[in-house]
Amino acid sequence: MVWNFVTHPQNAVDCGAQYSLKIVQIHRLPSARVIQRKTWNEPSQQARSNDFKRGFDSTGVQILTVNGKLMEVYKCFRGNHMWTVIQRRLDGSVSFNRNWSSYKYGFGSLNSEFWLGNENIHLLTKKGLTYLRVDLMENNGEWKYAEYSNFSVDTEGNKYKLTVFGYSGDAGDNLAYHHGMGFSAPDVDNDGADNFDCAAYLRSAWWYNDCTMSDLNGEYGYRVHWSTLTRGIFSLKETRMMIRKP
Ligand SMILES: [Ca+2]
Repeated sequence: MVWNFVTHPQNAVDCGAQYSLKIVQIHRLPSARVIQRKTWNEPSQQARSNDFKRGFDSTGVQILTVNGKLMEVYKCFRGNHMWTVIQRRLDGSVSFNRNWSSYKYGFGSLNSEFWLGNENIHLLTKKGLTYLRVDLMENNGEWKYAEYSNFSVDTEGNKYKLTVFGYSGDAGDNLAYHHGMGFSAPDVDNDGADNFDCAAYLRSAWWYNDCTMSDLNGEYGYRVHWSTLTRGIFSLKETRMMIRKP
């Protein structure tokens, strides 16, 4: 009996949501038969780091020129598409309790946790259609996702207003409630709650309505929130928001 281990993918920096492993039993049969299919959660930090160091041309940290401005982004491969990551939570190593200007320009590290910056996200989404994919790791280590066929963030003058619709996925549509809302940070209240300041109260920044069905910038370990999954009880372990053009 021969066991042949086939892993996917190995030819690009995977976004890291899942590494699948098929165990194929050959055993003198003319055609291989998949007898077990199993999905692991993310590889270790070291494995991720090695992936990063491989330095493929098309994935990993890249410098883009957008409107004549240099922008450093992280690109990765997921579901047969290349994505540009605009937000990532991983281990709580970076504080997301930050003010408007920090969210405007972005913060954190492209190799771990970060917010790409509302100004950058606006520039990347202002022309043509942009798809958004949100990958979410639940408390039990299971990954869920939400995809949107139309996503954009308006100018600062228009409060970085969120446009998001065209949901598909298995995580639940918890951004619809925030569609059309301006962005709020602890020092700027653009939310839909009268006599209440969602961002200051939640120590986070998001497109708050009255206040949230989702808040992926909430306090790590306490309130990284996607309502249908966390149900006000759990905090997501990992999140990744990423965009691509059709
Ligand atoms: Ca308010």
